[in-house]
Amino acid sequence: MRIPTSFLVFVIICLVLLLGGCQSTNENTNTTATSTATPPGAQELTQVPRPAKIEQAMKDRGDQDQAKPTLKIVSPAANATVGGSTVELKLDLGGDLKGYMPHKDPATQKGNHIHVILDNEPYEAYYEIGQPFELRNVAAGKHTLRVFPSRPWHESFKNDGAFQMVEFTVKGGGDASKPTTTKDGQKMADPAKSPGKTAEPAKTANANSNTSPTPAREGKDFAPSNSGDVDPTKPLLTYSRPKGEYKGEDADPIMIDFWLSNAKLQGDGGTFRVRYTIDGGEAKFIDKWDPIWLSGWINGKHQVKLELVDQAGKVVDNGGYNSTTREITVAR
Ligand SMILES: [Cu+2]
Repeated sequence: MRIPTSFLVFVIICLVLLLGGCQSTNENTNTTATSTATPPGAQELTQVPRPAKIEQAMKDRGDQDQAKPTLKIVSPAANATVGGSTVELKLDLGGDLKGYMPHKDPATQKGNHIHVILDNEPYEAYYEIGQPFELRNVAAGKHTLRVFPSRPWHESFKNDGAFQMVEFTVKGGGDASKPTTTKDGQKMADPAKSPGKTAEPAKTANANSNTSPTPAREGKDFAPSNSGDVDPTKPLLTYSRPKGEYKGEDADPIMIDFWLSNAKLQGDGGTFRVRYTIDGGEAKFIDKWDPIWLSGWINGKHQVKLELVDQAGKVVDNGGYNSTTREITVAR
């Protein structure tokens, strides 16, 4: 059978038009995506294996990734009342460390660290655990604090005792010399005040009794938030990753990682599932408690939602913490 040349030419022209059309659509969505959240369907995400770069990093670390670090929150003590908006976090790291020690390498700005989560806000990284970490601008009221050890690529250790959680209360948050906080804990008016910190509220029980002015301590300003009505003995999903901005090769693939307390997933012999939804698209499930990596992100802002659900697909209620949505930014 012979195909007429004119028909072949027609087919080729159609293909060229089709491809050209697709391409320009993609470019369009790319440019608009920077200002608004990416609409579902604009990107095709696929789950990929753990990146070779991380596999290599694990090998280079020897048996450190088999460590079983445990954390104990020394301060704030469980159910403590803290006066003032600066909350000092002190941790005891123990367990089978196999060389695991939080520390930021000044050259690479990377290293093992602790993920510190106030209420259900994005975590902050805590590197030098030999000295306290300051949670600054903490709003008055009830709070939860969650901590767990993490690797340089932000994957958490998931052994027993790694995760710790306390509840505490802040009374009279804000700087006494300036009405920066309202009782509802609105945004602190003057974050520039924080680094000065000349008149630190009296902390008599402070182990750091040096007379010299306190050096710049590790710490972070926290956005106003309060604790959910969380029961630490009930199933709890703690969102960890992704967060913030992803650039260049760090943006592909992107890891989803979380902590699970009092809950076993279906693939681990339990009944729960973790449901994730990107940009409001089709929901997918994670049935084993391991990080996953997703490839194919397009530039712009993305909404990542992680939920702990039961067999019926219903979110397990626990103070609202079991359904968390974070916005991340991808700039490849
Ligand atoms: Cu991290």
